[in-house]
Amino acid sequence: MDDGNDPPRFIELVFDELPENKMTHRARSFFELMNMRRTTRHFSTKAVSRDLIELAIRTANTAPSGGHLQPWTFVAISNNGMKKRIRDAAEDEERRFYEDRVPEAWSEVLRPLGTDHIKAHLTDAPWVVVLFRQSKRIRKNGKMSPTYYSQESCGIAAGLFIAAVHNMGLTTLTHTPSPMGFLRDILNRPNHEHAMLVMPVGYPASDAKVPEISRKELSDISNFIE
Ligand code: IYR
Repeated sequence: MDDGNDPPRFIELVFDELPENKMTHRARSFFELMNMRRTTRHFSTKAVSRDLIELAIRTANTAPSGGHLQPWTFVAISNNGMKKRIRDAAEDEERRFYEDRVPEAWSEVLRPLGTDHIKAHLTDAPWVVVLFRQSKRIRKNGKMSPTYYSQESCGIAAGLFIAAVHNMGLTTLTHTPSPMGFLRDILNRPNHEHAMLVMPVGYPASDAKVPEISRKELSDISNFIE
């Protein structure tokens, strides 16, 4: 990556225009695939190869990002001791959240999801992937400078990661222990990296359950102006 002193260089875009019927077919089947995705908290301990996790991270890394700075670090953990440390620390924070800190209005939306401070998925899932957002970058001259739109960039990357995991036939969950500063210490990341999401990845347990909830209708979430 250059620091902007060289003139931009362009290459030809690789783009295969599809016939319209094929577009409709692909659009529908992708929607149907993604519409089957559910967040479960019940994971199997069945092993998953590192190759699959690498592919999910590489898919996330295709996300657009502010200034093409790709301000993310994915820490992928299969080590049982490390998963247990993360679970213990997350449960300590979460216990305080659920017992003392959660405001009533927040509790109201969590109740139907049945969440609590017990985070068995952090040790059951064969992999736990922690997404760190980089708020700064190191320039070629060695100085630290900000990144741009890192929240948005990492949010998009996380979405692609989730879609990749679902597409490969596995499941993941976006866990947000609150606060999650402990992850920087445990995982030894620098101060300009901020833990954003903890994503266990694996197979669902054979008796995995999901809350009985539905998604908003198209008309509730969109407004077309033609
Ligand atoms: N961080 C907690 C609480 C939580 C918050 C939201 I918003 C959720 O959609 C689900 C849980 C936890 O991870 O349990």
